[in-house]
Formats: sequence, C-alpha cells, structure tokens
Amino acid sequence: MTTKFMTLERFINEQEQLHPNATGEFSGLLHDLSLAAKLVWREVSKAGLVNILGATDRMNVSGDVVKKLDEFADETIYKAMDHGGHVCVMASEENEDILHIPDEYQAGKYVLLYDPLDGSSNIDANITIGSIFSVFMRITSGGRGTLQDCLQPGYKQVAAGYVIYGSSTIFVYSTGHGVHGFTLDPSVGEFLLSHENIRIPRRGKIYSLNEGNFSSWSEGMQRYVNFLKVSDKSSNRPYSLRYIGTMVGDAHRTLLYGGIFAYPADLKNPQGKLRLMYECSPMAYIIEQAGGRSSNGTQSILNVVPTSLHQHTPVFLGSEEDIKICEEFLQGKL
Ligand code: FDP
Repeated sequence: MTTKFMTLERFINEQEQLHPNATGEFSGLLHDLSLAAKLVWREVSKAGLVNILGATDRMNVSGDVVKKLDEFADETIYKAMDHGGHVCVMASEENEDILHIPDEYQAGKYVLLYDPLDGSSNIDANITIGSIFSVFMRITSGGRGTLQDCLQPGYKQVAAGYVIYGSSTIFVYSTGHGVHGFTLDPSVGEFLLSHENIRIPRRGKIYSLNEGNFSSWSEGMQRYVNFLKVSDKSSNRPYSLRYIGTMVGDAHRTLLYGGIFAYPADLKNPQGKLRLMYECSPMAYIIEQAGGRSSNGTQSILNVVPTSLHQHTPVFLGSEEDIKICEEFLQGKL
C-alpha cells in the first residue's frame, strides 16, 4: 500500500535538492518534457476517433487539417521544449537536420534528441507506441547549439527516458541515479511514481526480435537464437518469444522482466535498422542504469561515437548474463 503520492513534478524537485549547485535549469527541462508527454498522450489516446468524429480528407470537424500522429508528436515536443530557455539545440528522428531554437527565445545549456513516436506502424492496430528522449550537456560554448553538440556518445547523456502509451501511460527516466517510472493518472492529469528504482533481472527467459529475418542474420546470430530454443532446465531454456515491433515497448518489457531485446544487422540492414541517437543510445542508458547491459555486438552502445545524426546500429539490450552470452555467440566464442 502506497504511503504517499509522489508526483513526477515533486520527484524532480526533490531530486534537484540533492544537488546544492543546481540552477533549476535541468529540472525545468524535465518538467517541460513531462508536459510534452501529456500533450502527445492526449492526442494518441484519440487515435482512430478522427474518422468517427466526421473528419474528411485529413480535415477534422473544426476544419483544421489533421496531422499524422507522428508529425503531431514531433511538432508538439519541439514546441513544448523550444521556449523554456533550457535547450540550445534539438534533433528529432523525423527531421533530417538539427532543429534550432527560434531567435526570440533564450538558448540554454542542454541538447535534446528525441524520437517523437516510436513504433508508428503499430498505431492503426491500437498497439503500444512511445516517445524516447536523450539529453546531453552542450559542448560548444556560446551561441546557439550545433551538430557537434548533438553528436555525442551515449555515455555522455545526462538524462534519458521514454514515455509509453500502452494499457496505461508510463514515463520512465534516469538522470544517472537509478531508473524511475511514473504512471499517468488521467483523472488528475499527473504522473505518479509507480516503479521506483527499477532493476533488471540478471538473467531472463524472454527473447524479443524479428525472427522473420533469421535467414539474413550472421551465422553467430542464428546459432544464438537456436540455442535459446533448446530445452535446458538449468538455464530456463527454451526462452519465450515476445515481439511487439515497437522498440520502446519491447525494451520496456525487457527492463521489467529481463531477457534480451535485439535488432541485429541483417543482409537488408547491414548496419542494423534502429537509430543510434534516437532509439538505441537512450534505451541503452536506461538499461545500463538499471543494472543491465547494452551492446552493438562488440562494445557497449554507450561507447559508440556517432558520426551522423541518423546513423543505424545493431542493438542488443537486456539482462547482463543474456547479453554476454549473445556477444559470445556473435564473436564466435560459443
Ligand atoms: P516502426 O518502424 O514501426 O517505427 O525504428 C522503428 C521501429 O518501428 C521500432 O520501433 C521497431 O522495433 C522496429 O522498427 C520494427 O521493425 P521490424 O518491423 O523490421 O521488426
């Protein structure tokens, strides 16, 4: 039984008090992100109603043009973040180039990268989707932020997190002091602390990947997945397969239950399919903060030095022991 209600806002403020030199800028950024999450949630929860409410040809009842949900989420997050004075530059999975802060607003010391709506191909089937964010401290001094500020390796993140719009809406984030989850109570419009200090199990029994790609994986990857299916009581095999096809949802389940989520390289996507900066790096930060492990097959995702905003990477996230075994198969040691 919960003894006190802890809202996300209050939690952020209490965390700030642990840092006597904090200026409040970082807390302000997190507050703005939580507002962005609620605005996106509000729209996501109406997905599919547009047609019933009389929309024709992408126009809603008021005559406004209805935006695709991913475009809406992209603009909403940008607009929630552009004028707080906390961020100097942003980049989004939906946009080719970096996003500047409008001239009339003050530029802050943080850099925000985000995937506004992950798993968008699942929207029409009412399946879990989410938003992912990654925050860095700027490395250039003065002026507005640049591409250089955005292209930082994951270990330099000062915060990362995601929001999942699923059977309930949950906001999960870390600033390097544990991973915490807050579930939205829509009746009061507040995120309430529901998962304090999440720790991923050291080993799981679920694997999550698109096994339809089996024939175009490396031999090591194929052997690993075949290994997971062999019966062996002592290591809880065979594993169960769970795959939503929304990275943030699959990674969230992996965080809570353990096991492995992977999107390996294949013949069609030799560099992997998922994006380093918007998907893999922030989720790797969360998983590692919770005691898990991330890998691109040879090293932690957090050590990969980015060379371009939209680069892809093979990705393996999950329980420490599961990822280690997977790496050994990929490297031909098993
Ligand atoms: P989507 O294309 O629906 O946006 O990166 C995008 C992503 O979904 C991930 O969320 C998801 O894990 C992956 O692609 C699914 O890819 P496959 O359909 O190839 O399995």
